[in-house]
Amino acid sequence: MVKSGAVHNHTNIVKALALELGFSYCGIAKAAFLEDEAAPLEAWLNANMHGQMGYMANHFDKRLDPRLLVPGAQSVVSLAYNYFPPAQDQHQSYAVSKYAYGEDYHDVIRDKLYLFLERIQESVGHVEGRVFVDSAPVLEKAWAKKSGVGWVGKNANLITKQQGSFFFLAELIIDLELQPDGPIKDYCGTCTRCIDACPTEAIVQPYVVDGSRCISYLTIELREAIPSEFKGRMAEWAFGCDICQDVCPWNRFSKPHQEERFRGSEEWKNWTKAEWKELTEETFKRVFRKSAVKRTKFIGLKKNIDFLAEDESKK
Ligand code: B12
Ligand code: SF4
Ligand code: SF4
Repeated sequence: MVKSGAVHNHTNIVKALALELGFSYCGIAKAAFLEDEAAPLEAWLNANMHGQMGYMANHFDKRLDPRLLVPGAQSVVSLAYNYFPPAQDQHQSYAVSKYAYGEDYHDVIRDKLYLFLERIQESVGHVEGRVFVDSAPVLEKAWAKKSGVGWVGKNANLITKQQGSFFFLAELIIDLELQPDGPIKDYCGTCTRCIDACPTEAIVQPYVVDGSRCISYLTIELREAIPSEFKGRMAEWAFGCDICQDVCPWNRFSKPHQEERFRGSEEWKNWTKAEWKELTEETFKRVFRKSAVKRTKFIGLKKNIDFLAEDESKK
């Protein structure tokens, strides 16, 4: 009785702190082996849907069991952070995914996560834990789904019923026992808008994205030339792709984020196509130094723009 009272109390504290720090959702799951994900993950890897993202094939066991990442882990706290931009931040000419308009989310969210852990320690005493945001072998969508933050849609993104899918996911894995939340229902129903809209047919069946065909992979992860089969199918995306989220009816409920550090950079948001094409390495290093776009390196972004420009010249 005493124990469950403390668990209840700690759970309330953790959830309240998460909301105070600006996370929109916080769900909890018991830190245990992700039984239901093992076979699908293995199938995805065996089908080479990770393409050249070699890191996805590493640490198979750790990816499924958070106790191998954080010894003594009891709870996985899943968090969602809104990045849906206000209308004035919308980009012109070549398209860049909404998630990359402002400062790199890894930095912004990591700062918040450290603060979150610190505040939990101040409130409940000594707690050991680690924070994650797209930075380690953690199946982030699977945890957010298990803890009821949302459901994973046919476009393979975690969707919340209240505000859609333009959220980053992050986790805190801790040795503190908390009350788990249950999963919620899948609200995709008979809709297939994302599958129909994907220009590269990357959503090969409902809920399964062949990463190696996704524009996000082709423009961000792939270090080689974009295969010619994708000519004319990139829909002007220079970095990432939002199509399967833009068409999702649940995203009509998206609300602009309140994060100053995600505000679109005035330096490059209004570049014309000509300005994109004239991009030099020096400008790249200066304007993208704090942005997630730097992941492509200059040569990668240039590759994407050249590919789009070649498409245009054939029209
Ligand atoms: C690798 C990766 C990618 C890859 C692969 C995409 C993918 N769907 O996995 C690429 C580069 C393509 C990518 C793109 C994007 N990504 Co990404 N990505 C990741 C990363 C690092 C790992 C995801 C992962 O584990 N994939 C592995 C596969 C196995 O997982 P899955 O898609 O859930 O696949 C399931 C199904 O395939 C299913 N399955 C069921 N039945 C069957 C049957 C068969 C036969 C098979 C094969 C599989 C299968 O089982 C699998 C396991 O559950 C995560 C961060 C993290 N650490 O979790 C971010 C993450 C998923 N990405 C994110 C984002 C924002 C994006 C983009 C929107 C970015 C953009 N705008 O360009 C796009 C969206 C593309 C899409 N529609 O999925 C966010 C998602 C937030 C959210 N609300 O869901 C994450 C969580 C990062 C973060 N911390 O916020 N991403
Ligand atoms: S992000 Fe773009 S390319 Fe990737 S699955 Fe969605 S619509 Fe297709
Ligand atoms: S577009 Fe339709 S099918 Fe695709 S994720 Fe959204 S609701 Fe689900």
